[in-house]
This record gives sequence, C-alpha cells and structure tokens, in this order.
Amino acid sequence: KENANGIGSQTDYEIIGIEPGAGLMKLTRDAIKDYGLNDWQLIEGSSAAMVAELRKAYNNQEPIIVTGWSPHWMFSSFNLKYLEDPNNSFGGSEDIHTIVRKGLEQDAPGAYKILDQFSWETSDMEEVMVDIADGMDPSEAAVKWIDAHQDKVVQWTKGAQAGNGESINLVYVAWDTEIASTNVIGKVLEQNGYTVTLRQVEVGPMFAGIANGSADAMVAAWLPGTHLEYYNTYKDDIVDLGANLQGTKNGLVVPEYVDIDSIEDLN
Ligand code: PBE
Repeated sequence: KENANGIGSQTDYEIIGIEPGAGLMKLTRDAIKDYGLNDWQLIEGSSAAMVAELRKAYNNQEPIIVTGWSPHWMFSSFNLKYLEDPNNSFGGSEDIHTIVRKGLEQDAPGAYKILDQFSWETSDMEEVMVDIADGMDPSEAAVKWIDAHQDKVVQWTKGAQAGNGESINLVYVAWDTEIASTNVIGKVLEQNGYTVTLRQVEVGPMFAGIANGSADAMVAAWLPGTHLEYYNTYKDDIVDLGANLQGTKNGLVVPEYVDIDSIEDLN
C-alpha cells in the first residue's frame, strides 16, 4: 500500500506521539478515526522522546510527523507547520486552567489567592521554555523570568497573605509547557513564605491527586477539550480557578520541508 504523495512509506506510517495518557494522544486517535487513517500507527513515548525524534529527522531533512502543541519552544527552534484539520478533530484553541484541592482556600488562603491570580501570556511561558530548552535548570529559568517580570508577579501576589512555611504540593506532568509554568508559580509561592514541593506525575494521577487531596494544586489543565474526560471524572471533587493562559493549540506537526499541508494528505 502506498499513499499518493509517498508520505506514508517515507515515515513508515508512523505518527510520533507523547505520553500515552496525554489528551493530545486521545485527540490524535480520534483524528486517525475521523480521517480513516487505517494504515497509520500512533507511537507512544514521551514529550522528550518526541522532540528527540523530531530533532534527529530535522537535522537530516527527513520527513516526520509528530503530535504537537503550542505554546512550545520547538516552533522557535525548527521551521514547522501544523497540518490543516478540516474535520476539526483537534478542536479549537483552548485555555490552561489552575485547579486546586477543596479546602486549600481555608488551609492556605495566601497560596490560594496567588494561585487564583496567576495568569500570564504565551510569550511569557515561551521565554521560560526557551531557556529550559537551551539547557538552563527549570528552577533557574523560573527565577530569571520572575526577576524580569516583577510587574506581573506583583499582580499575582497582590493582597495575598504571606505564608508561614506551610507546605504546598504542586503536581504536574513533564510537558514542556507545564514544566515552565509549575516552576514559575512554585517559586512565586516559595518567595511568599510557602514550602513548595513539585511532584512529577502522569496526567490521571495529577487530577486524582487534587481530587483526593494528596496534592494541593496544579496549573496544567487544558480545557475545554484536551483534558475533558479527566475534568468530568473529577469535577465534583476539585476547585477550578479558571484560566492562567489563553490560546493554546493541539495538532499534527511536520517540518516546513515536508510536502503535505493537511491531515487529509495522509490518506
Ligand atoms: N499537551 C501539553 C498536554 C497538555 C499540555 C498538549 C501535551 C496533553 O494532555 O496532551
């Protein structure tokens, strides 16, 4: 079997995915069905492995198809494009929400207020992501961003009571977006008197941890689409503080030099 433009055989009919539980993986499985891409296989792995494959292919100017999202530093490091999605399998642009456990407002009102007021732009997040991608330690990159953007941090901490060393456990998944945001908000909480732990988990346990109270907060819920199933499962046991960033995107991504434009071209 060979599709008309040869992209299938050039890529072994593989779409390079990320962590199996990621919302993006479910959206990609839906897209494979919606577009009838029966010959194609979605490869499970990790965000880091996906980027490593992309880098390798890119350096050799070889065709590759990956699952991708924005904001992401890879769009500034490589010339890439999203494949058009006429069926809208990946949905439109979304927001990233901050979600905390029930009772946090009573137990640590200052931390709750800071988490509630946390909100930034794609360009802010990308600044942190680029430094981390260039090899800076995430906590260092966070401090660098905080020092350079005191105007924003002052808004987040406005009116928030300082902590007295209370511990705040933040959970996150090792997606580049969330490594950046979690490190920044973690440092801000620390600078305001809290003892902060960052715990890296899978996406299911991230939601479950907030719902069962073993974790205090996360800033990593992509809504209304990507994490809808997790959200619906846990919505009665969590507190949704709304968007901390607006305007994300999910999709299939290829280097500019790959000669297809639409997911339909994979058929
Ligand atoms: N992502 C980045 C995540 C959310 C953050 C798009 C890889 C996902 O669940 O797919």
